[in-house]
Amino acid sequence: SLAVAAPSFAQGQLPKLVTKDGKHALLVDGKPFLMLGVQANNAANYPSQMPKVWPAVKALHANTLEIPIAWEQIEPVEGKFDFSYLDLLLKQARENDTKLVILWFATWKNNGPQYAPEWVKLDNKRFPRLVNGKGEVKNSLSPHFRATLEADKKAFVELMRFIKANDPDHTVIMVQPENEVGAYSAIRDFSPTAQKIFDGPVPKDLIKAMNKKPGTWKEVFGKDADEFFYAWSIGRYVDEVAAAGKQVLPLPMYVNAALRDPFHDQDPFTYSSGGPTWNVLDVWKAAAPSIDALAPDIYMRESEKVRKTLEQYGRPDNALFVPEIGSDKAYARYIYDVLGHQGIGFAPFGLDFTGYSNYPLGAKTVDAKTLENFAVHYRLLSPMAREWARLSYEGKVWGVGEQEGGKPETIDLGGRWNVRVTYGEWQFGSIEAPWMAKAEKQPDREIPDAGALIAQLSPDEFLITGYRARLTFGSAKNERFMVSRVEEGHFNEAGQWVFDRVWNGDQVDYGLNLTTLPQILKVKLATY
Ligand code: N0T
Repeated sequence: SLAVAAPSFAQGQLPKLVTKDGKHALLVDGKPFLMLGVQANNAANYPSQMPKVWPAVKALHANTLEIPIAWEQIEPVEGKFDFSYLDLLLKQARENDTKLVILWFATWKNNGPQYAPEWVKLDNKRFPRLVNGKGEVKNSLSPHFRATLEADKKAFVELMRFIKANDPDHTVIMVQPENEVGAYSAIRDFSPTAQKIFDGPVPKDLIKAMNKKPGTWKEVFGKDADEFFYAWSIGRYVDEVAAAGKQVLPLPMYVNAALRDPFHDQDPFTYSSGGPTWNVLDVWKAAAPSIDALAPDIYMRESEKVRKTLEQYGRPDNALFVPEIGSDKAYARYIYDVLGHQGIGFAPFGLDFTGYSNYPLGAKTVDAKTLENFAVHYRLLSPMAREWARLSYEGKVWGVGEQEGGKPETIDLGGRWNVRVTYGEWQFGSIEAPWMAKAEKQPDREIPDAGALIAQLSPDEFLITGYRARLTFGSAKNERFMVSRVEEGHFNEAGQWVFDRVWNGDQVDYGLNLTTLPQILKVKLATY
C-alpha cells in the first residue's frame, strides 16, 4: 500500500552487538534491546506450521522468535535456491511485530548433517564424515574438507543475500550459524586427513591467544589436545561461514553450545566435543573472531549449575545470551539470573503448538499452562525491556531466580547497600518474628518460580521488580538508615516512567513485597 510511513533513520540501523567497559548490549534500531525470546521446535520451519507458532509467541509476550532455516529447504538441488519460506516468515514476523533470530541448520545440527540436503548428506566421498578414535565412521561431517565448507558457505551467503534484499527494516536481529556444533561419540576426526593436520604445528594465532610455546597439538596441549584441536577446527570452519555471510550483511552472529558438566571435567566422548563448552571458550574465541557470542543452551534444572554456567559464559569478552533453555516451569525463573548476569536475551525452547515436547529436557506437555509459566515474567518485563537493557549496559544491575527450597539470599549492591531477598512470606510481618508464630506457613511450592531484579539509578536509588519475592534493603556498614521513598510506577509505550503512587505503611514496614502483580518500584534509601 502507499500508506507506509517513511522509516526513520534509526530504523534503518543494523542490529549490532556492542561492548563497553566489559559490558554488552544488543543494539536494535540503535538502542539496547532486551530479547524476550522463544525458540520454535525443530521442524516448525514450514508455512503449514506458522499458524501454530505465532499464537504461542503472542501468548508468551515474547518480542523475538528464533526459528530454523534448513539448508535442505533452501538448496534442495545444488545451486538452485528457494527462499519462499523465508519470504513468508519475514512478512509474518512483521505482521506480528516480532523480531527474528535465524538458525542456520546446515553442516551441523547437533552433531549430524540431518538438515543438509541429500546431495550433501548422502555423498560421503565429496563430503566425508568423521572417523572416531575407535576407527568407526560416525554420522557427523568432518570439518577438515574444503568441499563441505565451500558448499555450506555458498548456501549461507545466499541466505544472507536474501535477508539483505528483503529485510530493510531489520526484522532479523541475529543469526546462529549451525546448531550445537561438535561430535557425539568422538572426540575429534581421526581420519588420515585429520590426523595429518593434528600431527602438524598448532597455528600461530592459537599459540598467541593461549600464551603457549609453539609445538604440535600433543606437545602444546597434552591431554586436552584432541578436544582443543577439534574445537579449533570447527571454530575456524564456522568462522569462515559466518565471515562470508557478514560480508554480505554484518548481523550479529552467535554459536550455541550443548553444555558439559559446569563443575567437573567430563570425558569429551560423552558430550558434543568441539563445540564451545566452557573448557574451550578461549580456543573458540581465537578460532572464530567473526562470532559475536558463544551462547549456552541450558538443560539443567539445578540453580547451582545454571548460575555456574551463566558465570562461565558472561565474560567481559563474551556477551551472555541464552538462546535455549528448557520449556519446563523450573527454568522460567532463571530469566532473573540471566538478567542479573547482564544477559542480552533469553529463549525457552520448543514453546509452540506444533505438537512436540522434549521432556525430560523440557516440559512433558506444551499447552497454554506451560506458556503461562514464562508469560508471567515476560508480561512484567516487556514494558520495561528497553529501559532494562539500557541500565544493564550503562549501569549496575543484579538479579536472582529463587533457589531450591526458597533459600533466602543477600545481594551486595556495590558496597554501601545490600538487599535481602526472601520467598514464601506473607506480606505482613516476618515469618521469623515471635508474634507471627501462630500464622500459617505459606504452602510449599514444589517448583521454585520466583525472582527479583534490581538496577541502580543513582548511589542511593534503585529500580526493583520481580515475582513473588520480598526485598528488604540493608546498610552494609550498619549505618542508621531508612527507605525514604518507594514510588510505584510503570513504563509507558515511549519507555518513560509514569508515577502511580507512593508505597508506605504496611507496604514498606516489612520489606517490599513483590507479588504476582506486575509491580515496578523506585526505592530511595537515606541515612539519618
Ligand atoms: C537442543 C534441543 C533441540 C543434560 C533438544 C539439546 C535444539 C538443540 N539440544 O530438544 O534439538 O535444536 O539445540 C541437547 C541436550 C543434550 C542433553 C543434555 C542433558
